[in-house]
Amino acid sequence: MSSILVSQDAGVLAITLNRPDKLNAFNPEMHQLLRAALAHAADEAAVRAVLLTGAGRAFSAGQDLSEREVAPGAAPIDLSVSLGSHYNPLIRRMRELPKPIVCAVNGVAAGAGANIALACDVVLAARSASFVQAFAKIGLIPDSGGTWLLPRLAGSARAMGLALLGDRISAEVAEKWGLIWKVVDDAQLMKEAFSISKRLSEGPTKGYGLLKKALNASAGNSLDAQLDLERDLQREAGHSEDYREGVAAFLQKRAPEFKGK
Ligand code: LHQ
Repeated sequence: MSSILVSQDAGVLAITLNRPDKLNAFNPEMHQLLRAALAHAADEAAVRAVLLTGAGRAFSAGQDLSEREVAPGAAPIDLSVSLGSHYNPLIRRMRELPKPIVCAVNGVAAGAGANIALACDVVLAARSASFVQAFAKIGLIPDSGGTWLLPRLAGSARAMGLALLGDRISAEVAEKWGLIWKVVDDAQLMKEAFSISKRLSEGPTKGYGLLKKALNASAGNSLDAQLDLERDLQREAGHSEDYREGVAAFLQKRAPEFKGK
């Protein structure tokens, strides 16, 4: 059984973390397959949005702690190897993907699993789902971008509390604190996540890629630098076919037909 399931429906590439008996905990094979699926999403013009979810009762429990590579043994273990070869390239790939990634958090998202979910662009969570910054419980620090994302999404007081206490928070609290886009009733999660993904897959893909770039850069930029970046990216957006189509459709009072170009 493959640890990642990939299927395409219209312009949406659905990727499912598929180690349900391990709560979709990450091992090297799962990392490799997930990165390959995201590379395919980046390269294939027919893919215009990605939908990421988990099989079974969890989204992901983060790193598989029973894997030999990360188990503390007699000699000190170097966890930077795992971050450098797996988690960091994954988060970079996700944030740099010039197409939107929707996440349907179907159950518990713990450790790196939580931060991988939060690194997606539009995060929906089932009402019964939960998020745990489990790292401190095993003596580690939030990784997979957690120390960068949490204060930006929820503010530093909540980020620090989440990281230090490692408490499990409900999807509703995650929504209230601004960590995610929206909570959805369990039975509606996949329907709604697909509907948003499909809508995004029919949008101005090039413009979406550029706006992701702008928003992701904003956290490290002054207003001055960001204004320059907006000017440069808007130049590119203005050269897209979809910009022409969007304006033409607006003036003709009809729905636009974006091609993603
Ligand atoms: C697991 C796991 C798991 C293996 C549940 N691994 N089996 C990066 C670089 C390098 C190294 C280290 O880490 C990282 C990043 C990280 O992600 S560190 C953080 C790793 N994750 C965790 O610490 C979370 C550990 N899991 C939990 O806290 C709980 O299992 C959660 C809150 C996810 C779910 O709780 P429950 O719903 O009560 O389920 P459970 O605890 O009973 O787990 C069910 C089974 O899954 C159980 O196995 P068993 O054989 O007893 O049924 C767990 O041992 C197993 N499992 N997480 N990460």
